[in-house]
Amino acid sequence: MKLYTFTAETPTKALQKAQSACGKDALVVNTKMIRRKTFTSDGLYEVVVAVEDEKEVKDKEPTIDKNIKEKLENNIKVISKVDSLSIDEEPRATKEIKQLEESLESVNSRLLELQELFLQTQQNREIIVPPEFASVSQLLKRQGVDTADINEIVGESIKHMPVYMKNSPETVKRYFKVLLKKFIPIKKERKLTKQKIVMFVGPTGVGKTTTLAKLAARYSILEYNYKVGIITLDTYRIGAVEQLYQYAKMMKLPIEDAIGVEDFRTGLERFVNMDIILIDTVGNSQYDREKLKKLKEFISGTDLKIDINLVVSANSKLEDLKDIFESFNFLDLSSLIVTKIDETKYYGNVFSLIKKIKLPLAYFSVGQEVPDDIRVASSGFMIDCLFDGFKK
Ligand SMILES: Nc1nc2c(ncn2[C@@H]2O[C@H](COP(=O)(O)OP(=O)(O)OP(=O)(O)O)[C@@H](O)[C@H]2O)c(=O)[nH]1
Ligand SMILES: [Mg+2]
Repeated sequence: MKLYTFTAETPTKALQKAQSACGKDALVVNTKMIRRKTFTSDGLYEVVVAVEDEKEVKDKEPTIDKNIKEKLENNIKVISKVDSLSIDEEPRATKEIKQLEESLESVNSRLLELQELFLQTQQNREIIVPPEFASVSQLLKRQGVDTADINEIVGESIKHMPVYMKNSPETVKRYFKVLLKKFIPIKKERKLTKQKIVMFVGPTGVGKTTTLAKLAARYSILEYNYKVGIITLDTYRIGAVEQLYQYAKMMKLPIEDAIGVEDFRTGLERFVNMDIILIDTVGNSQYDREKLKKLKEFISGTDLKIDINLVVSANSKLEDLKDIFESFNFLDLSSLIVTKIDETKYYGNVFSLIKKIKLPLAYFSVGQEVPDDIRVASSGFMIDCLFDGFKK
């Protein structure tokens, strides 16, 4: 006798299966419910039948091969291990994902940097300069004019300069001088028709106070006959007020010092009859936001219109000059004064700064002598310095 098991969703079906496989005379040994029928799943019933040994059984329930069963069991073990692992080690996985994300981010930012570098290199790439422009191009480069500016200027000239001009180095030079002048806006010194208030701001030690003293002399005695009043906001530093008081005394000009905004307003009121009021300020690092804000408080403390002159030194690097402009520009600058023209032989930085910021140039300071060493700005003077050097 052999025992065979058949299962189906009802006991009748299970028996039918058994009979069709083992014959109608198969002896039912046992019937039992394995799983109850529910709303969502069928029931499962098992019928065990006994068959004589020699009888062949068709469609008997396949019994699972032992090897396959073992493999299956192993697989299940491995899967449950992996499953438990993945739950236990979730923090590690999260950490790894985070690390991956971080590396991706850094690769991404590196790519952006490279892209920027590539664009800059493209911009600053040396263009092929024809021989007739070579000496001018070299000169601008030696002078420290920004490479992008040289490329733009020479590049445009290659396209537009009339052929007959290219034959003589002298005409080429003259052409460039005329062309470069166009990049220098100038603030003309006009005769006053109403009161003017001028403030001098800028980094430390660039020559704000000396320039103010030179201009005070120019406006009151040398060129004009204006009534000039001086106000100094530079009251913190020992000696700073004295320096300006000395100059004022020599020129017999009235001077006021202002510690706070209230003093400042009072000083301006006292000078209501002056033609021109010159205001000196304490030197400011372009990176000192606090001092810059303080300066803004003075300017905003009055309804009177103040012309703000940014004073920079010709011997600063182009990148520093750009930073200085960016930091002071929130004061609503009206013009630029370039000092220490005599302390350098390279003016490409000043040229490129002005070309970029387009702030009109008002004066050049060309030495320490008060009141002589000041020049009213002109684009010709700037370009002459660039091409032929500064001559006193
Ligand atoms: N060679 C040269 N020296 C100059 C020029 N202008 C000013 N100086 C000198 O630079 C130094 C500083 O000048 P100041 O006028 O005190 O400069 P400042 O900007 O008022 O300085 P702080 O008030 O300290 O920020 C002085 O020794 C001046 O004589 C210039 O055009 N050429
Ligand atoms: Mg000063």
